[in-house]
Parts: sequence; C-alpha cells; structure tokens
Amino acid sequence: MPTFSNPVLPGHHPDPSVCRVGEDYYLVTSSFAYFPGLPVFHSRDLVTWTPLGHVVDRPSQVSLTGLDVSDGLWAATVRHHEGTFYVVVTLARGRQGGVTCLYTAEDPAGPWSDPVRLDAEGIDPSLFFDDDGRCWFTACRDAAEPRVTGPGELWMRELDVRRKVLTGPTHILWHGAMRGAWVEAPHVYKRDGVYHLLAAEGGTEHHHAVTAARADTVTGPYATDPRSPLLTHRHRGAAEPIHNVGHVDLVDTPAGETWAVALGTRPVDGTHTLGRETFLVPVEWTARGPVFAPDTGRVQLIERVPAGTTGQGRRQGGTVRDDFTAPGLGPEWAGLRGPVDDLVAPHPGTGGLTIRLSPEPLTSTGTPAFIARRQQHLRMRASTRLGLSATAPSQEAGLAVFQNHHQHATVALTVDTDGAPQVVLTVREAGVASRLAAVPVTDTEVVLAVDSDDSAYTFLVHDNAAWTTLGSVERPFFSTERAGGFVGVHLGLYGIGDTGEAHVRWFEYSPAQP
Ligand code: 6LW
Repeated sequence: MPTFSNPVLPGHHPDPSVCRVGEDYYLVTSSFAYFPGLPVFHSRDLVTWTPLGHVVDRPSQVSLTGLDVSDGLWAATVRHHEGTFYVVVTLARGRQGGVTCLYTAEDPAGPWSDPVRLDAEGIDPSLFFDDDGRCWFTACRDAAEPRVTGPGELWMRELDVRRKVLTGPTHILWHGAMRGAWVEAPHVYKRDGVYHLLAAEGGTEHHHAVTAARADTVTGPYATDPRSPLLTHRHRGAAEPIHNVGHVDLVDTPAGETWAVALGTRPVDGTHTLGRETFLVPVEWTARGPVFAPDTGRVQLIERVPAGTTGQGRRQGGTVRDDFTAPGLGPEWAGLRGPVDDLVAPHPGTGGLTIRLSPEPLTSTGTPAFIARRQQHLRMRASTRLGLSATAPSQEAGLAVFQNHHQHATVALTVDTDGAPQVVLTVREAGVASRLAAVPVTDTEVVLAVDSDDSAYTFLVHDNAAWTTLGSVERPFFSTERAGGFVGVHLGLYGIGDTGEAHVRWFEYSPAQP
C-alpha cells in the first residue's frame, strides 16, 4: 500500500485549516508577525502541497507593526461557498485575541480582499455553511463563569454573508470535555443530519487534544462526545516521535474518505525547534462520530495515502539554491510585520539580492531588512554567499537563525574597529547580546553557513579557500520551550546599518540525506 511521510508541511505550519473545491484542496496556516501572512497551499492529494500565495500581502490588509513575533495572525479557517473563498482569522496582541477579520477571494491565489472586521471576541474563529445556505461563525473566548464551566467557552453567531456582519443572538455552544483546560479551535461539521463540533483542549503543548460534542440543531445544545479526547499524544512517552497533537480540521475526499489536518511537533529530548507542523491523519465516520486514525489511534510518521491517490507528487526535499533570478521573492520567503520591497531587492535575470542596510535591529518590533524561510529539517545546512564593504563595525550583514526577536543567533560579515573585514557570531537571548566569536577574513565577500543537527547549530565561514568554524549554539536554545511563543525556527538573511548595501549571490537550504 502506498504511503507518505508526515508531516505533510514540515517546519513552522501551525493551526492548519483545509477545504476542498472539486478535486482541489486549499490549506491555510498561521503566520503570526511574518509578512506576507497566512500562506495558502494547494493540493490534489492532501499529501503534496504547493504554495499558492498569501491571504495577506498588502499593508492595507493588516497592521503588524509593534507586535511580538508570536502575536499577529493566529489560527485562520478557510472555507469555500458558492464561488467565494472565506478566511476568518484573529489578529492577536499580547497573546490575546484582539480583532477578528474576514477576507474573501474568488481565486485562492489572490487577490484577497481588504479585511472586514467582525464584531467578535476571542480567538480561533471558524465558519460553517449549512445546507440551507446559512453561515455560522464560531470562536472561543473566556467563559463567563470559569469556576462552574472551566476557563473557555465556544460560542456561535450567524454571519450575514452578503453584508459580512454577525447577526442575531450569541449561542454558547460548549465548554469542552476536559473542563480544567481551555477549549479552542472549534469547527462545526454536519454528517447525516447531526452537527459535530470539534475542538482542541489542553493547550497547544504536551496536553493538546481533540475533543468533540454533537447536536441536532446547529446552535445546540451540544452534548459532549464521551470518547473525548478523540485524538491526542498526551499519553505517549518520550519515545513517541510526534507530540502536541491537536487543532484539527476535517475534509472529505472525492473518493469518499475523510482526513484531518492536525498540528503536531517533533521534539528531540523534550524540546522542538522546527515549530508546530501540519500532519495528515485518516478519519473514519462511525455511528459514534469521527474516529481518528482508526487503525492505530495516533498520528504516524508513515501513513497510507488517501484512497485514489499515489502520493507520488511529493518532492523529497533536496537541496534548494535560490539565485534570486526570478522577479520577486519566492513564496517561501517572508519578512517581519510588513513589506520589505524597499529593503530587499532581487535582481531578476542577472540574479542576486541587494539588502539595503537598515538601522532597525532584529530585536525590534518593526520591519528590519530581513527575509527568512522556515527550517524544515532537523539536520540541514543553510548557507549564503554574501558581500559587504562595511566601513564601520555598526554595519553588518549575514545569516540569522531566528526563533524570535528576543532569541536568535547571527553570523555576520562586518569590519573591526580598524576597518578590517571580519565575521562575527552573536547570540541574543531575551534581547541580551553575547559575542561568541570574531574571526578576520581576507575578502569582503564570503560564504556563511550554519549546520544544524540534533544537538547544536554550528556556524561557519568559508574564506580564502577554507572553512573556519566560529562556534556552536546548543539546539534547545532555539526551541519553543526555551523561547516561549508559538513559532518555529526561520533561517534569514539580514543587514543592519545606517547606510550601505550587502549583496547576496545565493542562498542554499540543504537537508541532510536520511
Ligand atoms: C491558536 C490557538 C493556540 O490560535 O495557539 O494554544 C494559538 N492554542 O489554537 C496560536 O497558534
């Protein structure tokens, strides 16, 4: 039986939401303070996902300036109804839900509309289109009486799709199956006339779980599915490769199967660096409701492909070298909080990338001269050939291993106080910088590299026909457990300084062969 390997979207791709239109599946994940935001992926088999674009790619669509990397665009839901795609999402601030926005598009590749702000509190918004054409908005928020019900509650209001406003009364749907924990990530599905409400409980970490309730009427009352949790790895031991499983969305296939996309992590010795990733899990509908992974009860690294597909289209993740010859940056690249068009410019045709040095440090909550892509493999090398004719030590450009604005490491080309070129390795934790190494180099153009494995990130420079190792940083330093927040490691190119330009000839991402 043909199989595929999970995660289907490796690296930072949390809170997946999926919908199908004919033979095409569309998936959206959270993007926090990265811009462009809310990446949209397309698939024909649920296994092979191709980036299509982003819901948010114009500054008029969102304001992320001033936000922590882990605030911003959280947990969107994507749905399709009568020729229109709908995305609802929370714009979070201070790790709290703030503003709820609705974006629409005729083509999921874009352009997406400017946001319509919905009068909704809480996080994790979702939409359900019933057979009668009515649309129901759900989300989670703090419960009114937490001591009685537990801390969270799922609520619902009708969405007037034409006017794009919430209308009618608020219905409190459910407080979850495991009352001690916040209930979140609600999605409603209808099956054989029954409304099924799926949710996540236990928080997005080790206790993450999928729970369920059902009702005969869309607005409730919802009765807890006594099998809850329906899917979790909270009971698995350290040898389990996949943890933190939850936050699912379901999709039916043309072949009559149902699959879930789920959030999960792959920790090493209890910490994970790649972020929360998207996994694919088979689901069977029974008289009791959905059964996740019916054969094993858990999310697996190797899973059978969906019926009617071969899983053959999946790229096996070889080396990718970007010479920046294409017009515009590829979809894997993102900046922070806004467009970087005036800071980072590819040269279509001839290739290469100019980074205009900016005084904005990577520790800022603005938009530094910085672009990054996800680290998707534990063992990999990221490298770049980069030139900078710095005239002062305050000018630097290089490669960043970026967990968040408080927690990152940089290997940079700069000059010493005498104006001689050097490469420096710096780590920042909670914003405090420590210089780990400074090595003189002969040229103002060098290759900078970082190698990652289970234990550490090792930084190198290639100059004068030889590699020099600058130093290593233990892998857990970049983990979500150490840094907090919701994001995974990104590998970035950046430039800091009052004036000057760095020139990047290429950037290469090279996973180690298993
Ligand atoms: C997401 C929520 C969550 O909105 O993390 O803990 C938030 N759970 O479902 C950010 O991904």
